[in-house]
Amino acid sequence: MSINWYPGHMKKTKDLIEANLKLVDVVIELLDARIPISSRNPQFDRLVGHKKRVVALNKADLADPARTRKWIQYYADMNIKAIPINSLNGDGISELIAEAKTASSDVLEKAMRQGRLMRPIRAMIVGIPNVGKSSLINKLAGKTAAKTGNKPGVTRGKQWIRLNKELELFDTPGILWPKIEEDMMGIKLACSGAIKDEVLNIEDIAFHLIKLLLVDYKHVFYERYKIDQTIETPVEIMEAIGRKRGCLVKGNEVDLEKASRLIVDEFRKGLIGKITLESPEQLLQAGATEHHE
Ligand SMILES: Nc1nc2c(ncn2[C@@H]2O[C@H](COP(=O)(O)OP(=O)(O)O)[C@@H](O)[C@H]2O)c(=O)[nH]1
Ligand SMILES: [Mg+2]
Repeated sequence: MSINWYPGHMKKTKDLIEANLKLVDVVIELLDARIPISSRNPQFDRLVGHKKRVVALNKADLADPARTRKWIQYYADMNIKAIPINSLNGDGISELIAEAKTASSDVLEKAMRQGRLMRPIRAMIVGIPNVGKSSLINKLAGKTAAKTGNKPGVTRGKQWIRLNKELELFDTPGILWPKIEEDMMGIKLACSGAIKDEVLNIEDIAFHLIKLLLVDYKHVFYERYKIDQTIETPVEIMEAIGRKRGCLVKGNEVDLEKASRLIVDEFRKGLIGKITLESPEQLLQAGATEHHE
């Protein structure tokens, strides 16, 4: 399985983020709440340096609330505030804005003491493709609708969106590439929609998704797809779902490709259930240092 999904662009992307980061005081790191490990680039820490940060667990509406709570605790233990949000309906967004302000309050205070802060705190959203950066910016921009125009040092066309009196958001997000350290990360990213289906085989994605679901969410197969409880292997489950849903080819065989698309699609839409494929225990077992390089 090839894991080189972003050939050539990485250096350019990294340079661009580095340049834009210079303009901001606080970074909003957007993660996919269903896969907080795979949707995070560990090299991000080095890029951010000592800059203040807030983690936003986006698509929390699709994630398992119990696991989301564990992730919040995981970050709290590292003194990082993580906030579950839904960029489509706006849930959690006012808390996110408040936290971005709080996180940068010492920057603000220090500058005010020195009598030099003549501008609001500036924030930027950073995350991998498809994690919801544009949706979040649109939601935030829609809420305030006040764009503050071009400023010196900002590429023409880019703008600051005023979120409140003290906080502005850069209207262009930083795009990070996922760091795929193992094949399963690629699978999870594909399940979340972060990498194009063409990069991997849809049947592989579905097969591994079923395997992952079997670990902690076995009930979904029996509850949503109403398949027989005696069916337990991934291939049999895939076939049973295909049959139930009429994904058939002539000769009454299951069309595995069609069944695979259906399963992955339903996972992405949250129809299978509120599911989180990664938990903090995995990191703590592996040695916590690796997640945050
Ligand atoms: N269910 C759900 N879907 C979301 C959320 N945020 C974004 N999306 C969807 O995720 C997809 C990618 O979002 P987009 O903002 O384009 O991601 P970007 O590539 O990071 O800018 C779109 O289909 C969005 O509708 C969310 O909080 N919940
Ligand atoms: Mg976008």
